[in-house]
Amino acid sequence: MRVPSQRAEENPLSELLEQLCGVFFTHRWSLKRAFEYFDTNGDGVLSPEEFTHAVEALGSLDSSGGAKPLLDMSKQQIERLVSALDKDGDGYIDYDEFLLALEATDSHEL
Ligand SMILES: [Ca+2]
Ligand SMILES: [Ca+2]
Repeated sequence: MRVPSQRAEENPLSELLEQLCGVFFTHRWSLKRAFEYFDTNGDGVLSPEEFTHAVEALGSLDSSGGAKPLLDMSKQQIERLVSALDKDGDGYIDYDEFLLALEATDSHEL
């Protein structure tokens, strides 16, 4: 086991979030645009199914050009991401929760 040197709370979740931010950046999507892409039934919250589907769709989208997919997440990783984003624990990710996680990641990256 290697010991994280910079940050005490270095974890795979932040890496997953950075992957997501990278994809949004590649597509020049605002977080609002990304949320709308994820929310396929338009009810204003992301279900775990919608989230999984969107991540998988993005993964195949980005690999179609022959490039290495930007998004490479297992179902388990996606599930962990969903439960990490779902701050109030209702099983869905609303826009505030989505923004909170991704804005934090975004500014952290820059
Ligand atoms: Ca929805
Ligand atoms: Ca929630």
